[in-house]
Amino acid sequence: MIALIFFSALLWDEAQAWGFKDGVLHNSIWLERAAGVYHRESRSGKYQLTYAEAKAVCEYEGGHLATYQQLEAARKIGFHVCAAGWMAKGRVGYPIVKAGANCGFGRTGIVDYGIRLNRSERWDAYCYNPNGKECGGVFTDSKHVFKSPGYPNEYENDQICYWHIRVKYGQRIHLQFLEFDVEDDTACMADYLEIYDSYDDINGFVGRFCGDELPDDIISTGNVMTLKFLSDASVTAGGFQIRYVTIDVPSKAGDGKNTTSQGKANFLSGKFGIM
Ligand SMILES: [Ca+2]
Repeated sequence: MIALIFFSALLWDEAQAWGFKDGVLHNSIWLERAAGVYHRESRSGKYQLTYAEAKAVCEYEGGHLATYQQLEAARKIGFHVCAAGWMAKGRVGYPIVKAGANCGFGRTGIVDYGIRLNRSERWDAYCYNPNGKECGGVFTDSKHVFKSPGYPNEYENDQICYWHIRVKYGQRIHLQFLEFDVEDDTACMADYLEIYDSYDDINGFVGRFCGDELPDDIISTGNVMTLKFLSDASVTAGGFQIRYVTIDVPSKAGDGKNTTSQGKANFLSGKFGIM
């Protein structure tokens, strides 16, 4: 029995490592937005949008509901979301890249609920907007300066950006904040920058930052880092510039992995500390 519990715990850890949060797989920035397609749920939660509302959500952001073909094109480059959403012409479905028992009935592809007769059903939305507020990126250079979208102008409302930094095996990432100004509130609930010492936005949470105080430098424990910037529907601010440089770590025989398992000794805590 104890062995079984232990085994279950291992399986749970494995599932967590894949980065499921609220039914969405967060193991890469590409998964939030690919080929102009992105997933939206209502601010009040999952499966709250009628067809008309889903359409309005996408159009408000300058796009429209994605077609089945657009969703499939995004899926082919890694867009995986475990939540059914409206598509164009009243169709409902969701894109599955990695087969799993808990989502997509063990299949990959678009899980297609077909064209719905009842447009008052409530689902999420899949929007398409190739010219949308695309932001974020993947950096593999040994150093780089990246900026909030539109910088030096203020960032816009309703942004979600992911920056993923991946440097060479054995190197670490040293983040330095050059400029920082994000809408301030007491718990950074409105707009914020989150930093993760890992490849996803589930593991290795370092801190959540807002306000105009320059955060301290942060050094990764491994060779990957993820930054997530989110702005809500009102009040913007100046934005930020962040530089990273790589640090060579002397290699030891049999030393570690290129992930995040080397402990947290080098963390400088964020505004709200390490959680
Ligand atoms: Ca805001």
